[in-house]
Amino acid sequence: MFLREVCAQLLSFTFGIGSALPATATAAATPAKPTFATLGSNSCFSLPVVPKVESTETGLGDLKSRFAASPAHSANAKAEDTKGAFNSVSSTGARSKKAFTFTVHPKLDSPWRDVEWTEERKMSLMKSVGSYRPSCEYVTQARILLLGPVGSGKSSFISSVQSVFNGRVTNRAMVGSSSTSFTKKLQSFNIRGQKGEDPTGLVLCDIMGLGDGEMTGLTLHDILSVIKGHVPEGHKFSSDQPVRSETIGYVKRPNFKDKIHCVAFVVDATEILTYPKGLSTTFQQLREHISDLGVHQVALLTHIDQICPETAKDVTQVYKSGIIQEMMSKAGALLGMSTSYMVPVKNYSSEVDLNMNTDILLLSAVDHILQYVDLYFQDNTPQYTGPKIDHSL
Ligand SMILES: Nc1nc2c(ncn2[C@@H]2O[C@H](COP(=O)(O)OP(=O)(O)OP(=O)(O)O)[C@@H](O)[C@H]2O)c(=O)[nH]1
Ligand SMILES: [Mg+2]
Repeated sequence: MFLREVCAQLLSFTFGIGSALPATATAAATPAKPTFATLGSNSCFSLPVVPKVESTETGLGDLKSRFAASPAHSANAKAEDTKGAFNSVSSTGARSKKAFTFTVHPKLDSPWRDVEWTEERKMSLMKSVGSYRPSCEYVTQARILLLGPVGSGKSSFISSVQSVFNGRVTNRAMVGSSSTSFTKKLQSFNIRGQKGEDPTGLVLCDIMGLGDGEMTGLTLHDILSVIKGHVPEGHKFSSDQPVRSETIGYVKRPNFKDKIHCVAFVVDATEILTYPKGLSTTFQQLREHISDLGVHQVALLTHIDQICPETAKDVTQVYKSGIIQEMMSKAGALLGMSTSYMVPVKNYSSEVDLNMNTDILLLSAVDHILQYVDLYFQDNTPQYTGPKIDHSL
């Protein structure tokens, strides 16, 4: 026991994740001068820090800014970033994951959040999430947008939640691995209930990752267009074609049902310490604009199994993990968000079988999101009739 504590204080381990950094990624991480990407007839910078670009043509101003927060970012590049240098963002080459280095944290004596890890709890969460209906007479489904850097686990979360209801691991939203966003389109997934039950009132919207390259990253303008409900289902995002009224299928006068009712930011716990500095500015900008639209925001911290071996083995250890607690608070700082809005999540990635505790964590995340969806309806519908979800179940 004594030895364990001493080790915990002194040792620093490297918890290897994914493949080694390929030569292309190393090159991509080399600091370079800011570059210009052409957006129609408007040019915009591609920088880690989102710049304000004046547009005299459309009046979109800083909404034309492109998010360029590359995950292909080495420790060297990070050091350069702190000196104020810009990093160029490669849109080619395999997505690379750095080794996650951390000081071993002693296991906490008591969990920092209480969760009941029982079959009963899982069933009651499935019942409350499965029977969820928006507390607003104008809509039958709550639309939640998942927003986060490339590879953070947005599509995996959708597939994982659907897997819980299917009773087996399924890949509903396609999950991939490349340095550019695997997901290119706006795709809405109505989570289906258990076999024989009606579809849930829950729609999880998948979208391209933030800042996956100077030629492919999402713009703030496009993100806000999605949230306002202007973007048609299946729209493929393109750097040189921002969403505009001429876009095929553009929803000119979006109804309440077309809008996004809550945004869930998704960040990868293994990348929190190595995300480019500019990502924080990007999140800040996003949060300000999204808040202006009256849309509540929460956050999911994914890949927690990859920063805590105990949690990888046994998900019930999640709230006793010092490293996960620390990464939650670092993620909160990155997002400019209190940790009370955030939940840790372990998505199904390589598993073939469901695990009850993983299901509970996933369903708890959905339950958490739905509380903020209800707040949106409460704030934005004149005829709000009160919540129809029993969170105490
Ligand atoms: N171990 C582990 N792997 C995860 C987790 N979440 C996602 N992954 C893996 O991370 C990789 C990227 O996941 P995606 O779901 O495609 O990420 P995304 O945010 O949709 O990425 P883009 O569509 O490219 O923007 C895949 O290999 C997933 O299997 C997690 O919680 N734990
Ligand atoms: Mg995806």
